[in-house]
Amino acid sequence: MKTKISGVELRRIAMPLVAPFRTSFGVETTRDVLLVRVVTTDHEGWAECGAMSEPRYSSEYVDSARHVLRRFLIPALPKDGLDVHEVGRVLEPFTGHRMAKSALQTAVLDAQLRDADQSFGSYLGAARDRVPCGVSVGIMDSVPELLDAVERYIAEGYVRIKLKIEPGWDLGPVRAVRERFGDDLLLQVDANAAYTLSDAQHLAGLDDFGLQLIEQPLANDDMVQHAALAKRLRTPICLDESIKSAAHAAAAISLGACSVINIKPGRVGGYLEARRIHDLARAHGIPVWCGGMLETGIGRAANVALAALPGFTLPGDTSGSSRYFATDVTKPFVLSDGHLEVPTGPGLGVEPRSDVLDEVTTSSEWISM
Ligand code: NPQ
Ligand code: MG
Repeated sequence: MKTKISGVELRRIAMPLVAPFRTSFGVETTRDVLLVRVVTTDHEGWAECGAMSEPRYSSEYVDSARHVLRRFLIPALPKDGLDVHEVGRVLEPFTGHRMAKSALQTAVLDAQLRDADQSFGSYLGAARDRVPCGVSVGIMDSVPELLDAVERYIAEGYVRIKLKIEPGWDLGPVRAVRERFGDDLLLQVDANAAYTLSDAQHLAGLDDFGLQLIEQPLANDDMVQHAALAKRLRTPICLDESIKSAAHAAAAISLGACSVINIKPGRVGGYLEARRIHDLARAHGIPVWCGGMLETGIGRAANVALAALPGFTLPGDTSGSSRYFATDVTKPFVLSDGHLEVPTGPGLGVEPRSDVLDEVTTSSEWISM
């Protein structure tokens, strides 16, 4: 199926967070997001770029995504129309910039699915109509403050808690949460690459707390060291930043660098590559779950659809809109019994609200095809 694009809008928005979000690489108070809108003959397609304003989680950042889209990726699209699979092929000669590529491909996919009257979930192969949700809890100033936050999220229905950790904020907070909320709480931690292999003994201290997994303890390019660390921990290792493609996933699995994978479509270049990783992991018996990049409703809608695939056997970071934003740019995603419903409407199944968007827009540019 061919979708003919007349132009692309790159719109940058500033979304205030309900509370500062602190990780091992810094504190965020506002989510600076790049949105991509492709305009076709009959429809629009929307997508959200996962890049942060600074290159900390990965080498991409909002300005770099905007630039590579305008200068290379959008001009590479064939003028006479294209199929979503062709987007991947024409962008492949450009190295890296996977979040930017993902946003463009996802916007084309949204337009194409709206044309075909098919939902993201149905297109990707969703196996259920709602997904269980976890929440990612930032680093706090004190343990009592952390316990309050976790208590609120449990009361809201979240079925799994993920604590952000870093050296100096690890064993103590994890022990406190485990003692306060009991052994039945699904609990995991995310280090965002804050440790080195010389911390192996210290990290083995986490083995006492019955964690689901430890996410990305070591640096992004330390696949071999993750394999070495895995031999020294009982807690399963999950990779996030290290897995940028299905090829990386295959390498990590055969090295024994991880036994769980966090899939973020932006990080791996799009939903089609995300599905390839899901398929590969499933064939190897490796559980996957859907990560999050503080998405607005636009990115969240597609992630919830992905998280409904059969290999997503662990609750993801697909939280409700209110976890991050007082006002979302779509109808808010609201947890019900710890789950979010997979949208069923055509494409993403959500509509950006133009009044909200206009209020948060900081810049916009139009690129004609
Ligand atoms: C992770 N996300 O799994 C990421 C990292 C992360 C939900 O824990 C602004 C934008 C700040 C994106 C901080 C979660 C961010 C961000 C952390 C992503 O590693
Ligand atoms: Mg992570």
